[in-house]
Amino acid sequence: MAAGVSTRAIAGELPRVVSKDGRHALMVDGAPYLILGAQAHNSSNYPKALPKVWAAVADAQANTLEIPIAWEQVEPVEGRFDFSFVDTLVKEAREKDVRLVLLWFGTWKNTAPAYLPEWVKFDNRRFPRMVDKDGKDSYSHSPHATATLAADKRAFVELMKHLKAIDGDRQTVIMVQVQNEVGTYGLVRDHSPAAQKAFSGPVPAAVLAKQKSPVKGKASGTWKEVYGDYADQYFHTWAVANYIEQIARAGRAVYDLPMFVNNALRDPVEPLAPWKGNFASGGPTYDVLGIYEAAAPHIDVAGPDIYLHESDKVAKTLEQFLTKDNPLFVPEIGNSEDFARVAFAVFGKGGIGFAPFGLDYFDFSNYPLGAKATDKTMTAPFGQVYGAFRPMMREWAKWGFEGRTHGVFEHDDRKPQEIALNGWKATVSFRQRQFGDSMAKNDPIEGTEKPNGGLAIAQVADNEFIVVAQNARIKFDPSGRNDGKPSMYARVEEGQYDGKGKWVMERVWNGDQTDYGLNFGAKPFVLKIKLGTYQ
Ligand code: N0T
Repeated sequence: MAAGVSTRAIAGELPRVVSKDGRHALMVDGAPYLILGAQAHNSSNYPKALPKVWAAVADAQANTLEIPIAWEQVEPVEGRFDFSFVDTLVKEAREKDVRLVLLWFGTWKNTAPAYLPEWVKFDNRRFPRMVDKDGKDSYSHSPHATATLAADKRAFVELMKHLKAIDGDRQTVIMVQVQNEVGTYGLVRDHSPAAQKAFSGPVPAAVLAKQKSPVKGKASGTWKEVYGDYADQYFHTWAVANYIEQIARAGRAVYDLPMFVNNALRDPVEPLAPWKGNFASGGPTYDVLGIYEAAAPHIDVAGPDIYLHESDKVAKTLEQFLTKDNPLFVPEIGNSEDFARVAFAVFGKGGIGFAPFGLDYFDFSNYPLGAKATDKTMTAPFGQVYGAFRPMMREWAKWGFEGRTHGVFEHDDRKPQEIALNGWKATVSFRQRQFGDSMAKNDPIEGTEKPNGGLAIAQVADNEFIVVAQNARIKFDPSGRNDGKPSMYARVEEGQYDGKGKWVMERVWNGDQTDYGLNFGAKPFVLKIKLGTYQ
């Protein structure tokens, strides 16, 4: 299907995530779609908060808004539902021509119960928190409590029913996140009687099939027998994933939208070790994606929430969250300028979406996770990247699904990076003047004091490429089938897709503009490049 996939949108088809040969696409209106996203702040889920959200979404040139829907807000009194915010949101999103990704803040929000309705959060008998070995309460609710699951599920199903009723004919809402950053800090797993009983039982076959043991354990048996020192974490992961699955499955039975979970990362580069309390146990961390796949088949994606600023950690995270079974989707990333360049890598690696968190003019900053200022200086760096991708987002998403795309972002070491293409090798370098080969080390270039370069490339034919980049230079060398042949640019066009699939050329680059590679400055744009060889 990948090769013949069309960019033509067919309204009325439900969004879905499709995978083939380790590549993935989010289909919206029947064709691959790229989420150029923005996530609103946590407390922007009220009608009066929306103007500042829409203003930022527009400045960021985002095509999709991620925004919470809280259990406390839709079911303040047990059994009485109020979806008036959802109605306002969907109506306004349509007016603005923005798609929505809803975030269900239910039992767990950043692992905690803050978004539970009062009738849930203060009734610790009916809706119990996890307990440790000594029976002491954790702050975080137990995934083994059937009453909590039933109540959360009921509210979620009501939400999905409502969505189907108001949006089932047009899919303004394209995806739903189930819970937010699940897992538990400070306690590796629940020790309630129900948890103890399950822990001493056998590991389910589906989990055994998908999740290898990092230690030498038995091929089957109890959690401890199979997973050794990792047993507590893996067991809790399974319990949380299973809880999420029940909710997602019930919701999708009513209205079948794609669903996903997001992860507060564990350190992506430190060696894997049993849980030491340094990350939320039970969440979809990279090391347990297999458990989520086994326990939660109604969840299409586990996405990383990236707030680590170090480039090696960001790069490692993108690797860890793109697998044969897991599409790359970055549902949250810091909204500070340094993260804008990461979008080139995510879209280049065939990612289905990217969304800076708190891209919203509400006067709140989560610095040092993201930007200090909540103004146009926050949205502009993302706006220029989205602006470059937006007119060709359907084409790009299709190329990504076909395995034609690649992308890099400038690392903290500022070193050049190579991209292996079919018949060619591209070298992407940073901090170079547009004319000549002097490096910024000896000749500092204004505006490149901090790493901000990024480049994404699609091989659209044997010798043809679409490149979109900022603060980077790209050079091509023959390789593979072209190895050893002299080569030249056949033609380099600057231009843009028109939003309807047609390339519109603005000028042909030649002379000074091509003598030292193809150089992209501070503002991204698109080149269409044809290469040739002779013998
Ligand atoms: C994120 C956001 C919001 C490098 C933080 C990140 C959002 C949630 N949590 O603004 O709360 O709802 O998903 C937690 C990051 C922990 C610190 C990372 C240090």
